[in-house]
Amino acid sequence: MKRALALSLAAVLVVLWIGPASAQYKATMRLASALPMDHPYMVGAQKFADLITERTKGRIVIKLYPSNQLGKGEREMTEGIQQGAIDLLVTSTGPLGGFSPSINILDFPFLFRNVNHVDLVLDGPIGRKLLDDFEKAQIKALSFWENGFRHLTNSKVAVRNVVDAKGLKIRTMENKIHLSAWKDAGLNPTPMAWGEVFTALQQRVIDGQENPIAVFYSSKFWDAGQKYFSLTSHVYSPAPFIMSKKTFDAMPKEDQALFLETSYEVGKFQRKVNRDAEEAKLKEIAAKGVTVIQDVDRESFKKAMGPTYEAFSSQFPKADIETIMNAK
Ligand code: EAX
Repeated sequence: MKRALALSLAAVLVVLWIGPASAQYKATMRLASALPMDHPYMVGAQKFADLITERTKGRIVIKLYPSNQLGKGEREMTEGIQQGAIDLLVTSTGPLGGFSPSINILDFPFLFRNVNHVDLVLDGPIGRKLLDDFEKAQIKALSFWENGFRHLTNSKVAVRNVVDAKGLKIRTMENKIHLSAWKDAGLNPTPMAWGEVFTALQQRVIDGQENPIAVFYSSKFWDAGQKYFSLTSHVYSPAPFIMSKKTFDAMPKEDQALFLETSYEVGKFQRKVNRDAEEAKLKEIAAKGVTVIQDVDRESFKKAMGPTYEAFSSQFPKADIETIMNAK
């Protein structure tokens, strides 16, 4: 009894003398994304890096690697996260279904009414469950940041409804639901890694692509011959902020909690940065000679893409789809 008491007293003294485990933990981590420093992904990344270094009094330093510096595309960089070669990544859900299939439930066209509906779901229990599902793939998904509502752009025709878009050869993410939806809509979609899109547009291998305003803007797609920007808002694109489970598990509990809290805090900040900048960016895109089409018949796309919902919805818990759709 005396011996046990002496041992625990010694342990407490050691902790008091050395300080909580986190006090000893030091690391330099690598945070990557496919997009450049002026894109909201990296604006969020810079904020996260600054807050973590400040809140750990310099023990943890995060270096930023934008524009696919650490991999050809989001699929390769996500594999880098699994292997622990990359510590942190802001990515679209494009290739993530191959790592955690449940995440694709968010990729159904016209699933979300607006950004408030998005926040309700992603910051709620369903969002947390979808993030936790990544653990099976050796990935610690911290929180949801934002890519945004996606819009159709092309070099050939002013698209105001689904009929105008018929036959357009467009690039989609490597996402089976997106691919199916555009086929249903009568277009000619081809999946392609992000790093290949600009050249494929420039060389007219494809007529168009679909992405949020900030991606089109920071990629300067007007220089790749994109002339028409139709505000289809056909699908919402979340950006999970993910971490190598190896790196996460190696951190003391206090730092793990700090990373989770700070990632949610920055997630809200990053979404606001993305949303607040859209209008001004759209004006600049128009000033670059791109025809921006606001009056798009979105119902025509929703109706045309309906069969994809029928074809894929059985792959996801019916209750989850209903909970997402009915969230208010
Ligand atoms: O994550 O691949 C895509 O179209 C994504 O939106 C882009 O990589 C940003």
